[in-house]
Amino acid sequence: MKLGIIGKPQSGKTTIFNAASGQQEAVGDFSKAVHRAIIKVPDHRVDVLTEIAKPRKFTYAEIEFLDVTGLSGKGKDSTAFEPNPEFDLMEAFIVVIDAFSEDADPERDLQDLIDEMILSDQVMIENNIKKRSRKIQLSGDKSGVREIELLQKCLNHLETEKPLLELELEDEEEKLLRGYSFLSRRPLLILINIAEDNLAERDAIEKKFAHLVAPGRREVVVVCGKIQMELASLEPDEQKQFLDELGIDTPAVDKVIQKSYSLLGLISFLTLGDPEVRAWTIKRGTNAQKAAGAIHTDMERGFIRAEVATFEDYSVLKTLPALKAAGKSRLEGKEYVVQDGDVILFRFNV
Ligand SMILES: Nc1nc2c(ncn2[C@@H]2O[C@H](COP(=O)(O)OP(=O)(O)OP(=O)(O)O)[C@@H](O)[C@H]2O)c(=O)[nH]1
Ligand SMILES: [Mg+2]
Repeated sequence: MKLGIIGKPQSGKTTIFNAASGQQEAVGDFSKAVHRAIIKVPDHRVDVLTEIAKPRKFTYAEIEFLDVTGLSGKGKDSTAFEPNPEFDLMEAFIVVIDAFSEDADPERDLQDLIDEMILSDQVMIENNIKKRSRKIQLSGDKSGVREIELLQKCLNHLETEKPLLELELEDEEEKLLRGYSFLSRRPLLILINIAEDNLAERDAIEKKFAHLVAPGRREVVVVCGKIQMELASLEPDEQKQFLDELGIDTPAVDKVIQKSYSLLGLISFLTLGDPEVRAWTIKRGTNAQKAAGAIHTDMERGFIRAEVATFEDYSVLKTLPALKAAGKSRLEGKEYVVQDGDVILFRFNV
């Protein structure tokens, strides 16, 4: 699962990347380099279960962040419609918006970026319609007609200056368009990057941008990238001290990572065994048998049952026998839809 960090030049993309990854890439240098990192998704449930079971090992869920250039930030004046090929692989974007510099205009910058995505999709679709129509003309094969109609539907929508994310599509339509990686259809985490001096007004600023939120499609977080980056470069005990001084209990960058994860439609279930406590990543809506496959294909093939308890019950009752005695552990079959935070023991047969 890949997430791209995008935004105007000098908006703080690399700063945010460093904050999330703990890496120390150069900031402020207009670099064209692509940075990538596998990021652990902070999860207090893993910490609590580790405390309970004292395993030899514990493992968080992971997602990949990429810091790339590619959008010009010039909105409707953009001319270079050549998004970085890396963009095709990204399932969502973190859009970093400069709200720290003196002449910052976050609403305008966000609109410019969305306009640029819309334009880029328009050009791409127009080219495809042309190419496909010609092919039909030449070959007489009409099987591509439906696809062209659909592309036209997308194009009409884009011409109203709205991103494709706001276009409702039937499952069948979605399927036909799967091969296209429309920029403006990707979910967005809008990251408002504020100055150190504005930290105290964080909540008020978040309210100001709340109208941008569309659950599951668009989220907003307000962060001071610079402070988060400094924080990430400290040792754990220094970090704690720094946070205490600022009067905060969790780093804002944790929220950025968690929101990215949920924006991708991802949830975690947990396993707790002798050697390891671990969070596993699945798409929301995955059934128990498929979820077992996230651990091992043998487990999916030989799936018998899942023994499931909620994390909340586990954290109180602490052992499987205690959960059973309290009637808090359930046996579920392969069609059971796994919920975020389920603690699962799979029974399987190979
Ligand atoms: N005051 C302040 N400055 C910031 C913040 N975040 C980034 N900056 C500054 O903005 C400049 C650009 O930061 P980068 O993280 O390199 O921005 P970028 O978007 O990666 O820039 P390019 O890759 O060159 O497009 C640097 O001088 C940073 O120190 C912030 O939260 N507060
Ligand atoms: Mg950069």
